[in-house]
Amino acid sequence: MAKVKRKIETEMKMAVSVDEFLASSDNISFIKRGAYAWEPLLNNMSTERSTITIDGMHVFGACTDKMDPITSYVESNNLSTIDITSGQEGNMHGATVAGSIDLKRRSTPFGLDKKWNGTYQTGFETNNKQFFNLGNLSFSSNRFVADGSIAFRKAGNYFDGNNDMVNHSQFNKFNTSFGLAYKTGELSSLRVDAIYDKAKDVGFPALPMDLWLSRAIITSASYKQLFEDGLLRAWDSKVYFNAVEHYMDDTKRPENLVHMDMPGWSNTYGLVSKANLKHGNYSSEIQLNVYDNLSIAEMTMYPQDRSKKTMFAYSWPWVNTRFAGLSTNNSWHISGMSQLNFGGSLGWNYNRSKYVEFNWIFHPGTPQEKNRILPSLHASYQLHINQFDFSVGTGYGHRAPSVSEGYGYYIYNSFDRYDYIGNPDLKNEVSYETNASAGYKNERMGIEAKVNYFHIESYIVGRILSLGSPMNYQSVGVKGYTSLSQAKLFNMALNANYDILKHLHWKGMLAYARATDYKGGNLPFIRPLSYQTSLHFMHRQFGIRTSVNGDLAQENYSPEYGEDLTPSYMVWNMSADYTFSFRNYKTVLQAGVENLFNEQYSTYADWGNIPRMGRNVFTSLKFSF
Ligand SMILES: [Cu+2]
Repeated sequence: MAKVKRKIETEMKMAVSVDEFLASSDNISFIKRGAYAWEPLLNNMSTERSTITIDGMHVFGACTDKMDPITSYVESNNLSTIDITSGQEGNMHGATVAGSIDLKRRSTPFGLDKKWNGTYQTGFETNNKQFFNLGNLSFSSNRFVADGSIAFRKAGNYFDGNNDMVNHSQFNKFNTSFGLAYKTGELSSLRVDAIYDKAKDVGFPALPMDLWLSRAIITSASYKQLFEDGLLRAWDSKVYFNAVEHYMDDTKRPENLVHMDMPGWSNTYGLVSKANLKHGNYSSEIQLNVYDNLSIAEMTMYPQDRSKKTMFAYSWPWVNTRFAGLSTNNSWHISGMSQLNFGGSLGWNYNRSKYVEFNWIFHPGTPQEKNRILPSLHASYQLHINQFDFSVGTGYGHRAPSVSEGYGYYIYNSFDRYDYIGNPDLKNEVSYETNASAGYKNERMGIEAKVNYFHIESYIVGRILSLGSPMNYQSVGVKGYTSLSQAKLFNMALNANYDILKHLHWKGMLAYARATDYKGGNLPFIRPLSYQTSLHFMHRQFGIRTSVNGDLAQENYSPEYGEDLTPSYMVWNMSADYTFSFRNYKTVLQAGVENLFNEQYSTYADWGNIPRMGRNVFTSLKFSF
């Protein structure tokens, strides 16, 4: 299976944000609206097409403008790893097209030799004067485990490669989490977890407004039972609840003549229950996912004269989404050389729009409720011959439209400057997928090539509507979500590593994607040919790294969706670290420079072509005991 499991740090930086960590994965790219809360694209597809979960729990953002992807509600110090699964193999947590991103929380095992463990990390980044403090503490005994984390980040506006300040790019984040686990028996345990995250005064330079406050509380209680023998080996069940609130602020933008209050709320409760089975060469996972989400977004428009009558609308008219689905993943070890993976899921998706009158304005008489059946299937075959690995796979799956795609009302998109209207009658998006990989590995080097191809039917996009007039004075028209008969998407990645000397390692990555609609037109936000290469040298307690990454020019852009040609860019980075013992603490000191040559650039996925950060010197210090 194409799963990636790594520590939350990158080659270059030991103290990374969740976004920076995800960016080091070859199948993740980002739409950036500023310095904070980047929207992760998996296989070059937007977040509606992937399932993003925290330990299998569904959390939905409360912003109609995608200021708050789920990845913005965690911190690097409350995660242990991030599981990225491509395509239909990622259907364990629910229906998907692009795959799944599961953010795995830290959980300390029972009965560690060392009862208390802790880490403290602090650092400073000069470009945007970002200062951060991250702390972790855990306790482990035979019966009881406790985990806690706390994180603060504060950053000012950043400067681009021309040393110009990018206004409204500051952010402030506070995050804390705790987990308590108790061993109820020899093979069973009970665990409660909570995360609280608060972002305040976050600027979104690419959008016409900022974030005043965003808060999330994410809670769960789980029970796990292991079995020593028999078919059933483990059974893990969890109930969860999370609440997100989001308040935007457009009063700090003098260009806004008319002000709008645009708060949003999203509450989700759910159940995940997973069983692991094993019999001989055959192993299986079965997972039940049930959740209920309520998404609400309001829009109150004030004329310049505040005493005049205001206008009110629901941009998400109290939309309920209920989902129940059963997923399974199976692997059969045919021999030492080959393995067959196969699985599927069947889901039921239900939507209800409470204030359906907002949906009736563009879709008169559309039913208030909608039921959908979401099937999915996948299979892959892996072959391992000496030092070679091969795999081929295929998949088929449906997804339901998101709340905005189905029920959104006048959601302003500042990229193409259209107001977007949801369509409750959209068909399920249906994906047919094939993938393949080939790799070679020995003691000194490894090389791997991966390709996947998606043929997507009823591909959901926004299309210009002739009726309706724009509500926002900045917008140029109204677009309604509609289905293209089909779209095609191809992704390719090549990874290689080579140990030049015992302590000198090289790594390289090349990725390419291409996507077109039914008439050969380009789809938006598709990454042009991109590369990343790095060298890492270690000597005793010293480590030095350097890396170069960039994209070629985005020739295949889509003017229809507001894109223009983005030129190529190349960014050079360097860092050095020193590991030593200070009293009884293991200490790592790191310093580095990102964008060493202060390149002025913006990428194909920078909203409104906002320039990226120029030269940035970072330092960090980490103590652990
Ligand atoms: Cu927002």
